Amino acid sequence: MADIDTLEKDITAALGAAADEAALEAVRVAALGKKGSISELLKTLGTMSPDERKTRGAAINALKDRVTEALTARRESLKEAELTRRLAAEKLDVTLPLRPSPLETGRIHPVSQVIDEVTAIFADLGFAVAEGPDIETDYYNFTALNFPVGHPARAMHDTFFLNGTRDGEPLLLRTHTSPVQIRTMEKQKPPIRVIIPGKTYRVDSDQTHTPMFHQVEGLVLEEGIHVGHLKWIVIEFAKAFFETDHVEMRFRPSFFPFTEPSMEVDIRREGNKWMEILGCGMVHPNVIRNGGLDPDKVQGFAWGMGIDRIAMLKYGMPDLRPFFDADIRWLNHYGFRPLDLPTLVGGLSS
Ligand code: 2U9
Repeated sequence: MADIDTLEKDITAALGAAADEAALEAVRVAALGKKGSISELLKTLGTMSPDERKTRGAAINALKDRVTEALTARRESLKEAELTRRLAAEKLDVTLPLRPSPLETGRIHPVSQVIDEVTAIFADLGFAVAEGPDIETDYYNFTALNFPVGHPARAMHDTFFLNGTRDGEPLLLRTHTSPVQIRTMEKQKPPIRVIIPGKTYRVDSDQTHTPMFHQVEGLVLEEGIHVGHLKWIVIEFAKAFFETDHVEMRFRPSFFPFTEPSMEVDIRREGNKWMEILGCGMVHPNVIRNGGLDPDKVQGFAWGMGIDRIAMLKYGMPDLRPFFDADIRWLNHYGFRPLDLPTLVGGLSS
């Protein structure tokens, strides 16, 4: 049985020398594989006498068991050694500061912020938000809103006209969000309480005007609505938006084709300066009729304001043009933190 002892010594030495899983597998195949040394030994049993086969067979099988056991033990100790090595090599400093997420570093544009603030204020007063197309027809932008054909008020709007027509009507970029109120009147029955924030377009460009700008308009239509309701809403809005209980306001008579009477509203700022914040009025009977309703049954009021303008007023930007320059430095300075959503209870702009 000296050959068995020698083989066992050789295999044990090879196992001890195997430094990783691959080397260990090579030793296993060399000993126990189909053509491995132990398997070859087992093949010699067939040529032996029954007695010899009995003792040799038992000895070879015992060797096979010991080698299998030694393989398993070596595999375990290699695994453990590898784990110890990794634990020593890999380190994680849990005291390092967290990297801020994109949600923390991005900024909300003041226009989006003001739309969210205005929406929060009017949602609290029971208003829904309505939307409509930027490309409008002459009918919805002007005719339905009581701008007589050929009236100079149309020219005052400095309209971007487009090529082509829809339903036989000239196409244009809406000069105000008012067409959406007409569309709302066609779709819904009174009582109607909606605000419409959105993009509007006029051929105009200087420090306080850009060809694309933002408006938010509102409409209330219901039986028995009068100027008192209009005044209350406007005052409540100004107090909520400027986040103060004391706003001095001035209602000046004005003219819009779609309202009668019409007013412009100013607020008093530091240094006794009056600043216009919005225009408003009682919806003109012709406009109520154009919306498919009877002006003897339903009355209403509407208002409109420039979002960019009231954003400048509230947050102190001196120039409107950088609003649309996509300059990250401007946005970092004037933008708002994304997780600070404006709410009436939590604060609009804090
Ligand atoms: C319907 C009926 C009435 C909307 C109104 C104004 C007054 C107004 C301007 C403010 C500054 C536009 O951004 S601005 O240039 N708007 O003064 N807008 S009343 O009146 C409507 C709208 C729709 C059916």
